[in-house]
Amino acid sequence: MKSHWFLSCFAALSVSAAPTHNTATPGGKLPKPLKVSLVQVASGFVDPVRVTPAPDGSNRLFVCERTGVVRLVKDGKTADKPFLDIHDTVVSSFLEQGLYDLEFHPKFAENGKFYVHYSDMWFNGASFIVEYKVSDKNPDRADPESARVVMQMARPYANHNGGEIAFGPDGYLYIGSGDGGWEGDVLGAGQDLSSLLGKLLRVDVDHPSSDRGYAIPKDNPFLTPLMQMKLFGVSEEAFNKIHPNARPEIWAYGLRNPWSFQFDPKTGDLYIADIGQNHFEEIDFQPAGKGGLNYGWKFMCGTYPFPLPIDESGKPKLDAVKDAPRVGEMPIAEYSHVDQGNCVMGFGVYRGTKYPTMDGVYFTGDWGSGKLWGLARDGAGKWQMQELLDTKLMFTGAGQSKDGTIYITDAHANYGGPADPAQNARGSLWKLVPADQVPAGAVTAPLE
Ligand SMILES: [Ca+2]
Ligand SMILES: [Ca+2]
Repeated sequence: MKSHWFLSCFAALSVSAAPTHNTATPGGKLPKPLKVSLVQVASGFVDPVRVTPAPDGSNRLFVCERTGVVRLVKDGKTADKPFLDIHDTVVSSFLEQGLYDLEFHPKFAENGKFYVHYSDMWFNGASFIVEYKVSDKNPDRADPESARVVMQMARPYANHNGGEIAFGPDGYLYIGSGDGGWEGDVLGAGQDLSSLLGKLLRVDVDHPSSDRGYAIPKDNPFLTPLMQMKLFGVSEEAFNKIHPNARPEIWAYGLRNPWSFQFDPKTGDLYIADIGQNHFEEIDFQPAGKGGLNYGWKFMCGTYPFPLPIDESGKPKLDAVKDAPRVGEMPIAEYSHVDQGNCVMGFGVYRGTKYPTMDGVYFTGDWGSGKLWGLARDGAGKWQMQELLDTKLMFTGAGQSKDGTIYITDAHANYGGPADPAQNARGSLWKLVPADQVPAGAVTAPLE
């Protein structure tokens, strides 16, 4: 009798140790029925990787070409002269390098400032965040002489550079920084708080000092104030907040390659599309303002431990790890490389008034498969991921205008392709709309 009780107790323990998480996979159903289309806005770009709508309601779109050129699109027409051309500073010979993003200062209307993130040729591919100003004389031109370096991060390898930059609702600049590259986080950067790699960073660009192009926001999560050492009378929780080796710029960690992330314009919640290794892609979530979260890399890739055990045919043995301990925050969505794609792209949460059926849905897609999904919580709070389109496009990035419209870029560059981006097939700019809102005669994304 006693022994029977003992055994059943263990059985109960084993069940409760099994991981539970609110992680959606494709095949779910959005709370509200939704059908979408992608309408072409402009085409003919050299490896477009991001689009940034003008913050001033002027109907201008700024398209980042990977080579280091920012093209200006006005009413569907691409201007002959670029807004900014820094191709002689940007290295783009490897596909993951180049100009990554452009963001306008929240007070752009008053100060004319904007920021670019790119891979610098002269510093061996280091990530540069540089501030520029728009020309005094012409709003369609940047002033190339206004450059001020905000931040510089050495990059040991050519891949996993992150890329997206965005101002949060708090006015601080957030920077997606990849794990430094090669594969498998050979530097152990994701979990290393003394490294800026494998992180989401948060800095104050408005208060540069003599040795830094930015200031550290006072409420960043890993600041350790000067203090006297106390051995006793300090709680374990208080010790857990002391990080003398941590870089104060860090906002979140345990990321592999956060190439894209977006704030929900209404709630301030943050969605990070973290590009995975060989088996899974994931979407991470941060409730508004909650810094310091660990997204698990490289202990985890998606909801699975890393590295995964593999069978003779190269397939991961998922059953073998189903009860393994999990580290950090689990993603709100994940999908497999087997049939869904290989490189996740975040597009943002729609909060405009024009298309109510899209309200509150986070959109995401995959560069490799051309699939596009919607992600939202159902009435029970469970995340649902529904495939909305299966296109022939290769998504690279996105941007959202003040009115909520989501624009998406696609570029047919590939890993085995030519090193010279100019040789790649030209990419396009698209607008996400409900399927019943496609204007007559519009070009829509080719479907599988
Ligand atoms: Ca951005
Ligand atoms: Ca993760």
